[in-house]
Amino acid sequence: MSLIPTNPVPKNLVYVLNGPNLNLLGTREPEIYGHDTLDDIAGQLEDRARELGLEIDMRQSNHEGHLVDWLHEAQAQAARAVILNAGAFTHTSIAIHDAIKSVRTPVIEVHLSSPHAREEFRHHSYVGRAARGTIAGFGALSYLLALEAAARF
Ligand code: CA2
Repeated sequence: MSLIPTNPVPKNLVYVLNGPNLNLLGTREPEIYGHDTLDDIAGQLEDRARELGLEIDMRQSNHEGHLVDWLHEAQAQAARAVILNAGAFTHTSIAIHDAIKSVRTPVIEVHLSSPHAREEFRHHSYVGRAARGTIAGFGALSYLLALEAAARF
């Protein structure tokens, strides 16, 4: 028997982090983002997480630094994975890119819409360059598909 501490066993905790303006989901542009609110999506994720034996911690912020802090926190909490919709920061934030790179926790990039089918400025993703993988274009289902992936890590 060894008394040397081993790496923490990943918990069944999955962080679901949402970036700017996603608090408005379900109120405008339903043709692009669907009718579900962020609370609706949280409910769907919690139902599926229960079946998978996972726990969800869902958050939203309009501030870039909060997302960076929460990525660090996910690692400190030994979370199993982070599901991240960084909103428009996806296309602008080297800080979020670097935060994803700096943690061992796998990050799954999600989008409700399909950025590649939209304006040119949405085609590049700093998040995607650092994330384990990306799921986009399926509305609220993108989050549920990401949870299925996280359950298999
Ligand atoms: O499709 C996605 O999930 C996006 O991350 C959503 C971002 C957009 O900047 C990304 O290119 C793709 C925008 C979120 C804005 O959310 C709204 C919600 C309701 C009404 C208006 C905007």
